[in-house]
Amino acid sequence: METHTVLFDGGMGTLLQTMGLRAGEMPEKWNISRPELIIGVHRNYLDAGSNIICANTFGANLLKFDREELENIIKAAIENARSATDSASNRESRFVALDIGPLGRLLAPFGDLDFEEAVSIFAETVKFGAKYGADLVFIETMNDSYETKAALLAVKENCNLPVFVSNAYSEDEKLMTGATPEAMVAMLEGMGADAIGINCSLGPKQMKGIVQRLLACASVPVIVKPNAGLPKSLNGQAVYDVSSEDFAKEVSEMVRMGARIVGGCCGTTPEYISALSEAVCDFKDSPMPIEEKNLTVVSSYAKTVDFNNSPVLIGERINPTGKKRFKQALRENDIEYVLGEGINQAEKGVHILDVNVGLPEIDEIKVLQEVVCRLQSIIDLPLQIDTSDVVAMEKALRRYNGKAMLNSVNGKEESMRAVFPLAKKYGGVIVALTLDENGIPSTVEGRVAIAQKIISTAKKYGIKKNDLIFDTLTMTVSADNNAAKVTLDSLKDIKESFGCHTSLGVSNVSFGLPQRDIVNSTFFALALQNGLSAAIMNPYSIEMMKVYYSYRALSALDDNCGDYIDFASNLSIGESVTQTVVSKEELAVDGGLQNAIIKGRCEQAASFTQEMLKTIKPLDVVNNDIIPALDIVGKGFEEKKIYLPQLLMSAEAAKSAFEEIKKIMGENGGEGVKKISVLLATVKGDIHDIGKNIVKLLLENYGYDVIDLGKDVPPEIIVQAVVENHISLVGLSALMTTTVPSMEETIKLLRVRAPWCKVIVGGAVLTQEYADRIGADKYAKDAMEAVRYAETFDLQ
Ligand code: B1M
Repeated sequence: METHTVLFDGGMGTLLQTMGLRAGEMPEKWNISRPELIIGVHRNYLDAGSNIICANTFGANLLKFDREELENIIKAAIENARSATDSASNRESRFVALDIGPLGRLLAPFGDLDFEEAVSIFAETVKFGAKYGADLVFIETMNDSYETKAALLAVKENCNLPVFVSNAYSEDEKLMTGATPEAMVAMLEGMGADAIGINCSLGPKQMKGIVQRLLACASVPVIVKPNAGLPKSLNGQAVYDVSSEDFAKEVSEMVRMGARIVGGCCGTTPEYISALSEAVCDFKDSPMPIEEKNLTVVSSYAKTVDFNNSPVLIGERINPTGKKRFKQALRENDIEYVLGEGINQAEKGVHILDVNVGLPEIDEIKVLQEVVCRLQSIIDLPLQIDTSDVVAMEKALRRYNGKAMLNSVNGKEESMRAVFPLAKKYGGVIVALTLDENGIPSTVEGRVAIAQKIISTAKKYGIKKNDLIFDTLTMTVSADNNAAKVTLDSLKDIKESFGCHTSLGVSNVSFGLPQRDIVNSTFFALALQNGLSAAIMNPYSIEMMKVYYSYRALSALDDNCGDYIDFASNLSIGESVTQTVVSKEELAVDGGLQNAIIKGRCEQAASFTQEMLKTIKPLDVVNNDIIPALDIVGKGFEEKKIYLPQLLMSAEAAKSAFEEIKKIMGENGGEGVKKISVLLATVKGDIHDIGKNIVKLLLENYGYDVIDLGKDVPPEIIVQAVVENHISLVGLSALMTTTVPSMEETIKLLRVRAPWCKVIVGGAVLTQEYADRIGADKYAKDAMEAVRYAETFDLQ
């Protein structure tokens, strides 16, 4: 691979469908029931020129099969592939990949699958794949970075095979859960993926921009496996619109750009791979070289921070040192307070959040992991995991959805022995402190020598120097006049001698002095001038932010001084004081319930709702705050300004608010009159249930018995329940244009099997016209209208 362009195979599932695989039938079962057919597909791909064929194991996992069946399927799949490679010409360059696709469930907190559960499900597949002789593992079609991490971790922990990882990006060049190509490369390279790329979802044309971005940041081979165009539905069948010639032409252009491992995904066949093989034959043995990018990058689930671009601000406020209120929050396990610190700093413009919860009287291991998980579910900034406890560091790192910054290692053997293996396994940019067993050297030479020692030890662990950031240690200038100068000179020397990035916690310099901000900000300016790459600082300090913005403008890092102008125009005249931390109460006044929902803060949403319900009617809270907040989130989602994880967290926050409303309405009770039973469901394919739950709440409040079948309910189940319970009124909810057809299907089935039953429909996409077209008896634009209709029905 170092010197060749490598050819993968093409589609398997879509090909098997043309051979008679029925909808809902599991293709993996054909490894056992129709091995000759599977071997035939592999052979055709090998004849077409594939170097790597994927065993038919895409969906082979414990969620779909029991352990014994899983083992048999993976064994058969690899044997089938192996029998094809064994009989192929040029056997030595033909490999069998264990193919791993997504599990089909979202990971917590956005879904219900625990991260460790996902790792262990993937682990079983990996163990069987290795046991039965796969040559490599191919993790593919992943559209969530967290699940991708779980799969890669499972591979790394359970075999020594090479591992290629490929994600399914959308046309907006992001994963479904929001990760950019750069964020994926940062995380996957950090964890040791041997090749990284893109497959499925898009045709070759739509992939080009993403491939360009992958090539610009990846130091490992880039994989490209497009679909045969974008799928279109024709008579209920998916059809693809790019011919094999056009496919080959487009993909070979990406090989010219630098892609190294190419093949096809859905809709492609051996004909496509054959055309591709021909098109790339000129560069098969002399492809574009793969260059080391030497980037220093950290990432979150969504974005990256690149230290090569511009000074990086790391918010220091999630740290108990010297903060009474923060300590109290940690002792009381008030995670909401900690999250508030994260949100406030993000709003002040920091790029990374330092997370330090070290307090002797708390369980740091547990709290650090919890804080990291909660922060990354509501904030898309990368985190710096800051702890001296390596167990806490590992636990937090494991659950971290991206490539974290690690604070810290130092020149002591013991420290390097503990931290470097973690960074190697999980990826990370490590803050390296220039101190060792002999303490902190008082000279520049001493600190630089420790930096040298750290670089060479890191290399032995396979950690490159671009993943080290040196902190030359800020000492208190009031205690030692020379302190700041040594720190600054060491910084400059390390940057110039080793080309490494640097960081400093700046605030320490002024300890014991009055008006500390003046000293801190001047020190910050000097450090930037000496090559400081990142500062751990207080973003509420106006003085510090003034330095940051003006430094960037003066150093040609701010186009047209735009950021500086934005910052300065928001400053009030003469503003120079350090602002204090925004309190929970202030936040409440500023943001309130809508803000809590938009930010996805469940506990806050609940407490604001409780407060509001003292003076405002429950339905007014729903209509004037909860629904408008969800509308804002929905609009942001549509405009691709926010991503699924944020949407999910907002939905959770809205649910917490409803829980409070439910309590109050529950207390009021119904009106005492026993009325008809109403059956409610969100239709098949649709998991939106907030609106339906409001309808339920209101109906119950008006004295109706409600049978709630939940969400994503198939027509047959609804009809069955209507018949069994002799229901005379059914309420159906649908929120997506794509699920209105299942509403129509349900109504049709009800008309046949329960003709006595009336149907009321609602949901954001519905209109009176739609409701009429699909044959509903009543369209209700909101929950109250549903109740009114039930009442008239009751009188009949
Ligand atoms: Co999604 N989602 N979502 N989502 N989501 C919408 C609906 C969307 C409009 C956002 C957007 O792009 N702007 C869009 C649909 C586009 C379309 O088809 N036109 C969308 C999408 C695309 C998706 C996914 C496909 C995203 C993805 O995975 N790529 C995915 C769908 C998965 C699936 O269903 N298969 C998805 C997922 C989710 C979450 C899970 C994250 C979450 C739902 C959580 C949950 O419900 N438990 C979610 C949310 C929260 C939304 C938005 C932001 C808010 C929906 C909501 O709860 N509104 C929504 C955008 C929006 O609507 N502004 C959006 C508040 C609720 C009270 O209103 O349900 O309309 P509503 O109910 C009202 C009335 O309509 C009426 O009464 C209620 C009270 O007045 N009503 C009835 C409703 N049902 C009734 C039944 C009745 C009578 C009245 O009689 C029986």
